[in-house]
Amino acid sequence: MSKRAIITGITGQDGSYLAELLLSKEYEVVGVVRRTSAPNYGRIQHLIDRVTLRPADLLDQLSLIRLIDEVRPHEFYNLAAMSFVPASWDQPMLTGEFNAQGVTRVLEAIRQVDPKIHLYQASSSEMFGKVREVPQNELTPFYPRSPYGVSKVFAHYITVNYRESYDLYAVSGILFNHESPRRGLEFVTRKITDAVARIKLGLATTLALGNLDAHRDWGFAGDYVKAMWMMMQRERAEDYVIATGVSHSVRDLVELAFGHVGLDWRKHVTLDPKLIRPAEVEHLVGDSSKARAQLGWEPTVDFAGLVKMMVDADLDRLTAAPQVAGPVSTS
Ligand code: NAP
Ligand code: F7E
Repeated sequence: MSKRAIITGITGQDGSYLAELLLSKEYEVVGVVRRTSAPNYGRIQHLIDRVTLRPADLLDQLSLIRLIDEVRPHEFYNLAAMSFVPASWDQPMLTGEFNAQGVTRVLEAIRQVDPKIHLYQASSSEMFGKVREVPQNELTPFYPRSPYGVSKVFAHYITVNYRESYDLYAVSGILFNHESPRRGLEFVTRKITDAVARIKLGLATTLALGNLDAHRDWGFAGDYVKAMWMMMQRERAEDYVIATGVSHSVRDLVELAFGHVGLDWRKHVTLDPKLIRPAEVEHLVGDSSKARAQLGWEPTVDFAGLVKMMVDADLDRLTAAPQVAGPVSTS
């Protein structure tokens, strides 16, 4: 019998890769969408005939109960979130409602309708923030530095609490930054690769950035959704850090991306103080040895491979349709 999975956030980067993965494993995939005045299915357009889309919202408890009751999934992947860190300072209340209480609503709906459903919660390395140790693992204390990070800490611990209080199968993947050609244009990797492609093609001349000294442990989203699925197949629900174990600065990223197309970044990059955050996460690097040992998970794309993949995809997209402003490549 094939398994049935619900994915919230299916229209996002991770949701689209996870839907592909689950379909390749013969799952019946139900994606949760919120109403928009125009369709935003760019990342899942190539899957649209193979998934079922259903309306629900993490702000609306009844919509979640109805969804779970009608679909009766075996697995529930909660990927929906307000995921852009700077926006969380502009909308701290909504960020909390969605990313923190939204997760409580999902847990309650599962507990009430069918406590046997396996739940995946999308936790984040932003919870480590001002890091207490290097590298960060499952036991490293949290010190979030943004309303986004704080909301994810609440979500993480409410998931642990429901697991321990009600014996739910609820896991949190503490994922470090993961990117792809489907990454939103506002995140630093995609902002840079899109700009490099535009400058190379003569469509732009400059790129404004903020803190070039921030370090991140960047991996490929396609690898990271495999880890999500692996965590959900275990006998026991546990939390895992997912990371490459290698950290680079934003400056490294800029140098590599411009260098890939033969450009000198110093001639094009400007610094904009408005892009500096009220509180910064300076240096993240993850220790995923638990996931490697217990799940057999390994990343397959390194930093250089990731940056080249993203620059090439943006060059291809803009060469095919130079006037199109938005994303979204399906590669
Ligand atoms: P993403 O591309 O920004 O996608 C977020 C998804 O959530 C979209 O489908 C979006 O729907 C939905 N969403 C956002 N705000 C919403 C709202 N107010 N109401 C309803 N739906 C909303 O994010 P991602 O990179 O795929 O990340 C997936 C999850 O992993 C998120 O929970 C994120 O916080 C977490 N995470 C990401 C990373 C990373 O490096 N990518 C690392 C750790 C954790 P619309 O299309 O309708 O906007
Ligand atoms: O910033 C610096 C910025 O916005 C990375 C989300 O998926 O990963 C993501 O959060 C770094 C920061 O990602 C610009 O200050 C410099 O230090 O790409 P980002 P993020 O904030 O790390 C975590 C794990 C998540 O969970 C989140 O959902 O790059 N930076 N100049 C810049 N960042 C942006 N966006 N734009 C700049 O111009």
